[in-house]
Amino acid sequence: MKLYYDETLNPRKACAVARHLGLPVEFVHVRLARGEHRAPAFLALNPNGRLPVLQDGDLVLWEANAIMCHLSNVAGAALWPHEARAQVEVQRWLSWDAFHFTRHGGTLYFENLIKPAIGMGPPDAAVVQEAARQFSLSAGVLDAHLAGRKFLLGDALTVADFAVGAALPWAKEAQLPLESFPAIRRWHARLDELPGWRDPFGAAPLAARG
Ligand SMILES: N[C@@H](CCC(=O)N[C@@H](CS)C(=O)NCC(=O)O)C(=O)O
Repeated sequence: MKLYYDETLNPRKACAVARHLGLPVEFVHVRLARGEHRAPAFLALNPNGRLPVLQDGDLVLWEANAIMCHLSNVAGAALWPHEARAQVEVQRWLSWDAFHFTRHGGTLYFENLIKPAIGMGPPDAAVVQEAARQFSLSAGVLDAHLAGRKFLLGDALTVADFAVGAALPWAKEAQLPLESFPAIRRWHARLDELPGWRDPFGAAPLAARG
Protein backbone atom coordinates (compact mmCIF):
# COMPACT_ATOMS: atom_id res chain seq x y z
CA MET A 1 0.00 0.00 0.00
CA LYS A 2 1.12 3.55 -0.72
CA LEU A 3 -0.12 6.49 1.34
CA TYR A 4 0.33 9.92 -0.24
CA TYR A 5 0.52 12.57 2.45
CA ASP A 6 1.90 15.89 3.59
CA GLU A 7 2.36 16.91 7.21
CA THR A 8 -1.03 18.60 7.39
CA LEU A 9 -4.40 18.09 9.03
CA ASN A 10 -6.31 15.62 6.83
CA PRO A 11 -3.37 13.36 5.90
CA ARG A 12 -2.54 13.23 9.62
CA LYS A 13 -5.66 11.12 10.24
CA ALA A 14 -4.64 8.43 7.72
CA CYS A 15 -0.95 8.45 8.70
CA ALA A 16 -1.78 8.14 12.41
CA VAL A 17 -4.12 5.18 11.81
CA ALA A 18 -1.58 3.44 9.54
CA ARG A 19 1.12 3.83 12.16
CA HIS A 20 -1.16 2.94 15.06
CA LEU A 21 -2.09 -0.31 13.31
CA GLY A 22 1.52 -1.02 12.30
CA LEU A 23 0.53 -1.62 8.68
CA PRO A 24 3.14 -2.12 5.94
CA VAL A 25 2.45 1.19 4.24
CA GLU A 26 4.89 3.06 2.01
CA PHE A 27 4.60 6.75 2.85
CA VAL A 28 4.90 9.01 -0.22
CA HIS A 29 5.53 12.65 0.67
CA VAL A 30 3.67 15.02 -1.67
CA ARG A 31 4.69 18.60 -0.90
CA LEU A 32 1.69 20.93 -1.08
CA ALA A 33 3.89 24.03 -0.76
CA ARG A 34 5.68 23.00 -3.98
CA GLY A 35 2.39 22.35 -5.81
CA GLU A 36 3.16 18.63 -6.22
CA HIS A 37 -0.54 17.83 -5.67
CA ARG A 38 -1.32 19.61 -8.95
CA ALA A 39 1.00 17.43 -11.04
CA PRO A 40 -0.89 15.40 -13.69
CA ALA A 41 0.32 12.10 -12.20
CA PHE A 42 -1.15 13.01 -8.81
CA LEU A 43 -4.39 14.37 -10.30
CA ALA A 44 -4.80 11.01 -12.04
CA LEU A 45 -4.95 9.47 -8.56
CA ASN A 46 -7.14 12.14 -7.01
CA PRO A 47 -8.91 14.56 -9.36
CA ASN A 48 -9.62 16.75 -6.31
CA GLY A 49 -5.88 17.45 -6.02
CA ARG A 50 -5.97 16.82 -2.28
CA LEU A 51 -4.23 14.68 0.30
CA PRO A 52 -4.34 12.01 1.61
CA VAL A 53 -4.65 9.29 -1.04
CA LEU A 54 -4.23 5.56 -0.44
CA GLN A 55 -3.29 3.12 -3.17
CA ASP A 56 -3.97 -0.50 -2.27
CA GLY A 57 -3.63 -2.74 -5.32
CA ASP A 58 -6.23 -1.55 -7.81
CA LEU A 59 -8.07 0.47 -5.16
CA VAL A 60 -7.28 4.19 -5.16
CA LEU A 61 -9.02 5.81 -2.23
CA TRP A 62 -9.26 9.47 -1.34
CA GLU A 63 -11.01 11.11 1.66
CA ALA A 64 -9.19 10.63 4.94
CA ASN A 65 -12.19 9.16 6.78
CA ALA A 66 -12.71 6.45 4.15
CA ILE A 67 -8.98 5.68 4.17
CA MET A 68 -8.99 5.24 7.96
CA CYS A 69 -11.92 2.78 7.72
CA HIS A 70 -10.21 0.82 4.94
CA LEU A 71 -6.93 0.60 6.90
CA SER A 72 -8.83 -0.72 9.91
CA ASN A 73 -10.49 -3.38 7.73
CA VAL A 74 -7.15 -4.37 6.17
CA ALA A 75 -5.65 -4.80 9.64
CA GLY A 76 -8.67 -6.76 10.85
CA ALA A 77 -8.96 -4.13 13.58
CA ALA A 78 -12.08 -2.56 15.06
CA LEU A 79 -11.19 1.13 14.73
CA TRP A 80 -13.98 1.00 12.15
CA PRO A 81 -16.23 -1.17 14.32
CA HIS A 82 -17.79 -4.41 13.10
CA GLU A 83 -21.05 -4.02 14.95
CA ALA A 84 -23.86 -2.05 13.23
CA ARG A 85 -24.84 0.13 16.20
CA ALA A 86 -21.22 1.17 16.81
CA GLN A 87 -20.78 1.93 13.08
CA VAL A 88 -23.72 4.31 13.24
CA GLU A 89 -22.25 6.02 16.29
CA VAL A 90 -18.92 6.45 14.49
CA GLN A 91 -20.71 7.79 11.42
CA ARG A 92 -22.53 10.32 13.60
CA TRP A 93 -19.22 11.72 14.91
CA LEU A 94 -17.56 11.71 11.47
CA SER A 95 -20.45 13.73 10.02
CA TRP A 96 -20.59 16.07 12.99
CA ASP A 97 -16.87 16.59 12.77
CA ALA A 98 -16.87 17.37 9.04
CA PHE A 99 -19.74 19.83 9.31
CA HIS A 100 -18.95 21.42 12.67
CA PHE A 101 -15.93 20.74 14.90
CA THR A 102 -13.02 20.23 12.49
CA ARG A 103 -14.74 22.34 9.84
CA HIS A 104 -14.32 25.38 12.09
CA GLY A 105 -11.12 24.11 13.71
CA GLY A 106 -9.78 23.63 10.18
CA THR A 107 -10.63 27.23 9.32
CA LEU A 108 -8.65 28.43 12.35
CA TYR A 109 -5.80 26.10 11.35
CA PHE A 110 -5.82 27.55 7.82
CA GLU A 111 -6.16 31.21 8.82
CA ASN A 112 -3.74 31.26 11.76
CA LEU A 113 -1.15 28.73 10.63
CA ILE A 114 -1.20 27.82 6.92
CA LYS A 115 -1.87 31.25 5.41
CA PRO A 116 1.04 32.98 7.15
CA ALA A 117 3.27 29.93 6.57
CA ILE A 118 2.79 29.93 2.78
CA GLY A 119 2.80 33.69 2.30
CA MET A 120 -0.95 34.15 1.79
CA GLY A 121 -0.97 37.11 4.15
CA PRO A 122 -2.35 37.59 7.64
CA PRO A 123 -5.46 35.85 9.00
CA ASP A 124 -8.82 37.41 8.10
CA ALA A 125 -10.02 38.74 11.46
CA ALA A 126 -13.75 38.37 10.67
CA VAL A 127 -13.32 34.79 9.45
CA VAL A 128 -11.26 33.93 12.54
CA GLN A 129 -13.81 35.45 14.90
CA GLU A 130 -16.75 33.56 13.41
CA ALA A 131 -14.82 30.26 13.20
CA ALA A 132 -13.72 30.61 16.84
CA ARG A 133 -17.33 31.25 17.88
CA GLN A 134 -18.63 28.21 15.99
CA PHE A 135 -15.72 26.05 17.16
CA SER A 136 -16.46 26.94 20.80
CA LEU A 137 -20.12 25.97 20.40
CA SER A 138 -19.13 22.55 19.06
CA ALA A 139 -16.37 22.18 21.64
CA GLY A 140 -18.99 22.61 24.36
CA VAL A 141 -20.96 19.68 22.93
CA LEU A 142 -17.83 17.54 22.64
CA ASP A 143 -16.58 18.41 26.12
CA ALA A 144 -19.91 17.45 27.71
CA HIS A 145 -19.93 14.16 25.77
CA LEU A 146 -16.35 13.27 26.75
CA ALA A 147 -16.81 13.94 30.46
CA GLY A 148 -16.67 10.48 32.06
CA ARG A 149 -15.74 8.74 28.79
CA LYS A 150 -12.34 7.50 27.72
CA PHE A 151 -12.97 7.87 23.99
CA LEU A 152 -15.89 9.07 21.85
CA LEU A 153 -17.64 5.70 21.90
CA GLY A 154 -16.69 4.93 25.49
CA ASP A 155 -13.89 2.46 26.18
CA ALA A 156 -13.19 1.59 22.53
CA LEU A 157 -10.85 3.73 20.41
CA THR A 158 -12.31 4.26 16.91
CA VAL A 159 -11.62 6.20 13.72
CA ALA A 160 -13.96 8.86 15.13
CA ASP A 161 -11.31 9.76 17.73
CA PHE A 162 -8.66 10.10 15.00
CA ALA A 163 -10.99 12.33 12.95
CA VAL A 164 -12.45 14.56 15.65
CA GLY A 165 -9.01 15.01 17.26
CA ALA A 166 -7.28 15.85 13.98
CA ALA A 167 -6.73 19.59 14.56
CA LEU A 168 -5.79 19.32 18.25
CA PRO A 169 -2.05 18.68 17.73
CA TRP A 170 -1.93 22.20 16.22
CA ALA A 171 -4.17 23.74 18.92
CA LYS A 172 -1.57 26.30 19.98
CA GLU A 173 -0.50 27.50 16.51
CA ALA A 174 -4.09 27.43 15.18
CA GLN A 175 -5.26 29.27 18.32
CA LEU A 176 -8.08 26.84 18.99
CA PRO A 177 -10.05 28.18 21.95
CA LEU A 178 -9.86 25.10 24.22
CA GLU A 179 -9.22 26.75 27.60
CA SER A 180 -12.79 26.12 28.87
CA PHE A 181 -12.92 22.47 27.82
CA PRO A 182 -11.04 20.23 30.30
CA ALA A 183 -12.58 16.95 29.09
CA ILE A 184 -11.31 17.64 25.55
CA ARG A 185 -7.82 18.37 26.90
CA ARG A 186 -7.85 15.12 28.95
CA TRP A 187 -9.02 13.13 25.89
CA HIS A 188 -6.27 14.68 23.77
CA ALA A 189 -3.68 13.76 26.42
CA ARG A 190 -5.02 10.17 26.26
CA LEU A 191 -4.60 10.13 22.46
CA ASP A 192 -1.08 11.46 22.91
CA GLU A 193 -0.23 8.28 24.79
CA LEU A 194 -0.57 6.39 21.47
CA PRO A 195 2.80 6.47 19.62
CA GLY A 196 1.13 6.37 16.17
CA TRP A 197 -1.08 9.31 17.03
CA ARG A 198 1.71 11.30 18.64
CA ASP A 199 4.19 10.82 15.81
CA PRO A 200 2.24 10.05 12.62
CA PHE A 201 4.83 11.50 10.23
CA GLY A 202 7.95 9.99 11.84
CA ALA A 203 10.69 8.59 9.64
CA ALA A 204 11.52 5.45 11.60
CA PRO A 205 10.44 2.14 10.04
CA LEU A 206 7.03 0.98 11.25
CA ALA A 207 8.53 -2.20 12.70
CA ALA A 208 10.62 -0.06 15.07
CA ARG A 209 7.58 1.65 16.53
CA GLY A 210 5.77 0.81 19.72
N1 LIG B 1 -12.17 15.99 2.56
C1 LIG B 1 -10.78 15.72 2.27
C2 LIG B 1 -10.00 17.01 2.46
C3 LIG B 1 -8.57 16.84 1.98
C4 LIG B 1 -7.81 18.18 2.01
O1 LIG B 1 -8.39 19.27 1.85
N2 LIG B 1 -6.51 18.07 2.19
C5 LIG B 1 -5.67 19.25 2.15
C6 LIG B 1 -4.48 19.05 3.09
S1 LIG B 1 -4.97 19.10 4.79
C7 LIG B 1 -5.14 19.46 0.75
O2 LIG B 1 -4.70 18.51 0.14
N3 LIG B 1 -5.19 20.68 0.24
C8 LIG B 1 -4.68 20.98 -1.06
C9 LIG B 1 -5.37 22.17 -1.69
O3 LIG B 1 -6.31 22.68 -1.08
O4 LIG B 1 -4.96 22.59 -2.76
C10 LIG B 1 -10.26 14.61 3.18
O5 LIG B 1 -10.76 14.50 4.30
O6 LIG B 1 -9.38 13.83 2.79
